[in-house]
Amino acid sequence: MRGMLAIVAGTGLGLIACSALGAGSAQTVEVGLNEYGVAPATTIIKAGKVTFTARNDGNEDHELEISNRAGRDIPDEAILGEAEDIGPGETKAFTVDLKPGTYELACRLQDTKANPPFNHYDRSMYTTVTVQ
Ligand SMILES: [Cu+2]
Repeated sequence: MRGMLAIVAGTGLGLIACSALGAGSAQTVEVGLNEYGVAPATTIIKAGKVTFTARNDGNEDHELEISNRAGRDIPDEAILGEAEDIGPGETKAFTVDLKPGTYELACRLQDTKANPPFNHYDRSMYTTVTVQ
């Protein structure tokens, strides 16, 4: 009885090891956010799976979106990935699969408490990255 339990436990561990090996390794690009700028650690990125780690170095909430179109008012389908509601000192990550091309990293947060209200994008909170 004791021997049989050991075999069952051994099989379980084997399955866990196999599934862990299946995961591919994604590149990570750290992106600093502040008032009002988007500062990626690199602007040249390798095509494939990319994890963006958005760190809020500022004093206000920010967000980070990656899109295949530039501009403040772009359609939702142009936004390929995002991390929302990143508070001061907070870091949030998301992973996207990118083909070669030009992309925009931007914060389009609307500050409704300000008088008059404004969008962070209109304070130059965006930058361009190249995927190759
Ligand atoms: Cu912002």
